[in-house]
Parts: sequence; structure tokens; C-alpha cells
Amino acid sequence: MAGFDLTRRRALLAGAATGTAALAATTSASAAPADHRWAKSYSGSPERGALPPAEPGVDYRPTVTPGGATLPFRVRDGVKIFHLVAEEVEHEFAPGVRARCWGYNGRVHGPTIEAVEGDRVRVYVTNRLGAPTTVHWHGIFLPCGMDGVGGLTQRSIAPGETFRYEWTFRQHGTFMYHSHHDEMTQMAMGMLGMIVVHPRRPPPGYEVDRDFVMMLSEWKLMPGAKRPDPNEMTDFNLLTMNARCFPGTVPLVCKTGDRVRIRLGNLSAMDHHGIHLHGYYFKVVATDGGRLPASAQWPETTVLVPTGSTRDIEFVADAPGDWAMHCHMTHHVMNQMGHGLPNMIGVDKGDIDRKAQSVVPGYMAMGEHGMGDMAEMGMKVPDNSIPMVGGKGPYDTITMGGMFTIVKVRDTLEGDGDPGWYPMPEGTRADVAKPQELERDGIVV
Ligand SMILES: [Cu+2]
Repeated sequence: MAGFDLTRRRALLAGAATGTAALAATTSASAAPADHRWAKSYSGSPERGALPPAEPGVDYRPTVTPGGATLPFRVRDGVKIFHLVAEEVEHEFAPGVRARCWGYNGRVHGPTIEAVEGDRVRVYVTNRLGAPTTVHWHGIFLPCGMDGVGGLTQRSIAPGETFRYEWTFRQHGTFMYHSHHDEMTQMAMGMLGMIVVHPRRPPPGYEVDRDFVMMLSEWKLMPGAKRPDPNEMTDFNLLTMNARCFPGTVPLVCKTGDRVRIRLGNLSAMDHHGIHLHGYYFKVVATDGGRLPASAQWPETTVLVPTGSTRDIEFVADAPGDWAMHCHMTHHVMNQMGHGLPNMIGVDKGDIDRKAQSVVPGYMAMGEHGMGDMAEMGMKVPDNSIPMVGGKGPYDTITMGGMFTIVKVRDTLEGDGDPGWYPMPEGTRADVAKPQELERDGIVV
């Protein structure tokens, strides 16, 4: 099966100057065998294959980046003009924990760049950091000199300078951008963002009602510290979705019956994330290598998003509720201070906490029954840090942190804001068993 993407791209590369010609060529070439040699043609000029700039809300349904933003653009002479400003940003990961990070346009991570296949784009990058930087457009086909690898494809952008990048999108899908100068430092400080490119002529099944974008990343921020530590290699303590950790993550709000796509990207320094959605199965429909043909889209409840990759998942939100969505690596649903503690499971602590608190105010050892105890008892934490777990839920403490968010599906919605907690219909929520129920079913406790 020759992917339609390849034939379409080849049609664009054939030098079609207008949308009509390009699309006609796509149709006639649809039976052609896959051929990857087209890639060599990308050393051509940025204008090659450009189509009229597509309009949001007219030519495509804009995506939503929960907790983030989309980069605005203007059109000049048929080119979409974007401007990224690399700078230091005061960022809040969750209420109670902030840090001086590096990002773009006053945000961490940078705003999502959104365009349509065939759009010619010009991205100015201004460097307001104290260090040189570059921007690499991860997964994008472009002339080699626009690839943004410091030293290899360009000289780095010195502090105070503005560089111009320019290309025509010849593919569609979910991609990313990030610093490619001193990556270990600059990516760990937050210099990442997502890129979404819609198809010029959407393939069957592409249209959805909700199109969410989510960047996964990880940080080391010592409790009380003001800056993330880029030197950390293994022991990350803030695991984030769109640069926020639970309970600071922003829910994904859907209406019952909506067709939903979530575009997951991972630019964590050292980790892959298995993102699990409760209440549904979804299909993995695309990677940053392109959309999968329907015959290759497989159902899952957890999708592994390796670092340096994107995965698009789609499902129909036909079950109302508050459905958890989170990384299934259990240490990735913890916040700061979740590491390096003595194991106290099964240990009677007696009044050790009270005694220790006389010399270390707020001291609290891991609970005899685990970390949940600490969340429920409201362990005191140092300034500018958050407890390992604990969000306020409608019934109890939610003993999760880190890479955890909620897909909120409702029969009726007023606006796209957080609709609050899901009111469980009578008799559909787990609750304490009544004695007569136990007796009826022969359960002895
Ligand atoms: Cu993870």
C-alpha cells in the first residue's frame, strides 16, 4: 500500500504551482509505488510547491494546546510570518512551584506553530537569552540550511540577533521544535514546542471535533530552587504535560460523541512515556513520520511515546465522565520529593515525626502505608515546592502528581472551560458495601 502522503508530496514536488494542479497530480499518481528518493529534492528553494496560505477556521479546524497557546502569524505576499523570541520566563508548573525557565514568547514551552501542507512559512527567531541558540524543526522536510543545527547547518544565533528560517510545508502531521545548541541545557530549561501541519486535502477520517496538542517533558527542580537543573540525568522530579504537572495540568474538555484527536509529543531528556487513557480504547493514527493507513492503525489503551517522537491518537468520546489520562510509569505521576526516601512501608513510626519536627519543622517521613498518607495529611513542604502527590478531588484526595490530567466528557457544555467534577449518576459509583448486600452475596468480612 503506497501511502497517500508520499504520492501527494511527490505531486507537490513535481513543481505544481497551484493547489488545483497539485491536487490533480495527486489523484493521478495515487497508484504509484512508494519511492523515498524524493527527499533529495528538498535542497531546492523554499518557495517550491507553495500553495496559497490556508486560513484557520476556514481551511482547517485549529488545535487546542491545553495550558498552552498557538503562535499567531500574519500573511505577507503569500507567506505566513511567525516570530519566536527565545527568552527567560518565570513559569508556574503547578500552584506553589515556579521557576526561572527558558522558553519562547513569554511561555514555557513555546507556543504551538500551526499551518497547512503547502503553506510557505518564514519564522524569525530573536535571541534574548544570554547564550547563543538555534531552533531545529523536528521532523520537518526543509532545505538543509534551515534545519537549525548549531555549527552544522548554520552559525548559532548570538544574544540580541534575529535569524530568519523559511520553508514550505510539504507534509502534514504532528512535529516539534526545540533548541539545537547546547541541547542538554537549553531543552532542560524548557526550549521546546509543538508543530501541527494539517493536510491540504484531508484524507477520509481526518476531521475531528477536538484536536488537542500535548508536549511531554521532564525537569529537575530541587525544592526551593529557582532554576531547573540541566545536569540531572536520571532523577527527574517534575514530569509535565504542556509544562504543567498535576494538580496544575489543564483538563481536556469534550462533548459526548465528539471525535477526539490528541497529538502527543515527547522531548524529555531521558525518558519515554506510556500515556494511558481510562474508559476508552483509542487508535494510534500517526507518528511524526506521517499518518498511518487505516489498515495499520491499531487499538490501544496505552501508547508509548519515545523521546524525540510524536504519536497521534484518536477516539470517539462516547462515555461521559472524568477520565484519568496519565503516564503509566508510576514514578512519573509523582512530584518533587518523591525520591530518595527511606522505605517506611509496614514500619510503625510511633511519634517519630513529632520528635523530628522539634529540630526539622514540617518533617514527615514516608507513611507506614505509603505516600498517600502524606498527601492526605497535608505534609508541609519547603517554599517553592509541591508535595509528591495530591490534588483535591470531589470525593477524596487524588493521590497523583506529575504527568496526570483528566479528560472531561460531558453531555452538555457551556463554553470550553473546565466544567467541574462529573456528577456520577445514582448507583454508578463505587461506595461502601451495605451489610445486606454482603449477606445477600455470601461475602464474609
Ligand atoms: Cu512517563
